[in-house]
Amino acid sequence: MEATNADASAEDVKKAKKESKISVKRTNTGILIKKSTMIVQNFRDLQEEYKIGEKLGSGSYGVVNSCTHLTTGQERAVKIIEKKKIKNIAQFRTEIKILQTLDHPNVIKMYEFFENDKEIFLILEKCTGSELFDRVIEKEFFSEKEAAVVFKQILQAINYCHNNGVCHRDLKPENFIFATKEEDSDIKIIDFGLSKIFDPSSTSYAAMKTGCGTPYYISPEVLTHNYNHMCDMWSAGCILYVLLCGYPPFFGDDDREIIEAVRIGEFDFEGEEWEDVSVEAKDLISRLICKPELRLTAKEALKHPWVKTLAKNSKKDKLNKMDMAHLKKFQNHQKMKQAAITFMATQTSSKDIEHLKRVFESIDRNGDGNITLKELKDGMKDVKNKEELLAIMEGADTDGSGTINYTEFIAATMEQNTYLKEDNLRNAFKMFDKDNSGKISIDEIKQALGYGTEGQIEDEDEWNRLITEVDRDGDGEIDFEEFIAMWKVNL
Ligand code: PIT
Repeated sequence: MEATNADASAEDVKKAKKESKISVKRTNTGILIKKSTMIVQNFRDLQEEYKIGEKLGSGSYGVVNSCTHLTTGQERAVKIIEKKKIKNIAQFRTEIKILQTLDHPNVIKMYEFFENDKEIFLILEKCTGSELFDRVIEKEFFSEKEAAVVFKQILQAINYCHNNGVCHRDLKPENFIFATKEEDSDIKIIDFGLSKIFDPSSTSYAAMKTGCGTPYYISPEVLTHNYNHMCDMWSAGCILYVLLCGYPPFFGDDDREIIEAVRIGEFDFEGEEWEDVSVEAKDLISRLICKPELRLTAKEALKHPWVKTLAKNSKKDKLNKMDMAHLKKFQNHQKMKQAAITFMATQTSSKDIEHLKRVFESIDRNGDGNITLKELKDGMKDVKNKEELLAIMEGADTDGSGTINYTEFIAATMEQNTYLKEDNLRNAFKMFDKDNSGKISIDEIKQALGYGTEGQIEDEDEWNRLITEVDRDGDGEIDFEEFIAMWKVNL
């Protein structure tokens, strides 16, 4: 442990605070502890210290697996990042620095990180609950009171980040996950991949550069590149809006249209789902989705009556089923988009597996298809997702002989991979197919996927070409097989 100082003076505390802006404590023994220096890079081999387990979650941040800390038996999470896939090294270093310094019950914790020449591993707090909206739609009813309990935690997390000079910049429902499956679980902010460190004492617009966020929750000033940490408060307002009515305040058929609506900045509480929502809730939203100079800070929002009283004055205790139907539909669209993107990603990861097969063949000198785990570990220096694959392979050695047959292994992995992802896509498809006809309308998918989704469908012409190829009878509907085929064609 670094930064321990047997005789921490007030000056030391001040200096350390200035340096890290975070968690500087003077313990009763006078020892100075800076959290940022306690989270260190571990220079040992990840596998000596952790056993990697099942996938916990995935999102725009990549994939996070569960892992066990071998010395303590503690369950944690690991985010594996391939160095060559990092587009912006400086931004990535910022993400690590931010995670190192933040320490709050509503912010994901990082324990340590490992780095080798190919990958970086972030060891994070394990969360087993679902994303914010997924939990909400699992329920039959979601009351204003419940929304206030969740929103208060969101504000506490943002307030803490802002006080410590961190602006998240990409606040959206997917970036809030529940720590556990318990009803009263805490919620945590994740994904600091687009975050910025700012100077909290500065009031001017630091003109932080735009990253690529989700248009539903992005603030108009971010679109014009002239913004500060208050952009997070706009996003919080948009999240609260969706939590209470089931649809976002700014919408459109594709990203371009959504962005246009955000730029104009007009929204209303006119739908019937707003009729029974308390005036306090509407007041809070209006003070968040507004011009930056009028917008409430996180600290001020925490003092707002709706948050303070936990929506005591909400007229009805329960949102009706209609509201939930809206949110479900919205969430289905988002999931469909994600499922399609993930499915497309497996198509490329099968190519990685083909590469793996060639690596195996080169290790297997006598060509009998069997290699030992040790040979494999030694020979896998150049392989992508090495840790993940090793974990799967150790599981594949079911008789514990230390030998595995890689042909069977590869076949199984490939099949499982494609099968699982296809299954995700099938489920997404089923959610759309409301009348169980086995067909869904092309217009619906088009809307759900939008254009330019991760660069897959760039323009309308390309989309139309795909459709005519798939929808041969031209009835505007496609079945699941055609739907899958559509993505395969696109590759
Ligand atoms: C999970 C489960 C879990 C942790 C995470 C996700 C964390 C993800 C994350 C991603 C980032 C980041 C911080 C946290 O900066 O235990 O589903 O890019």
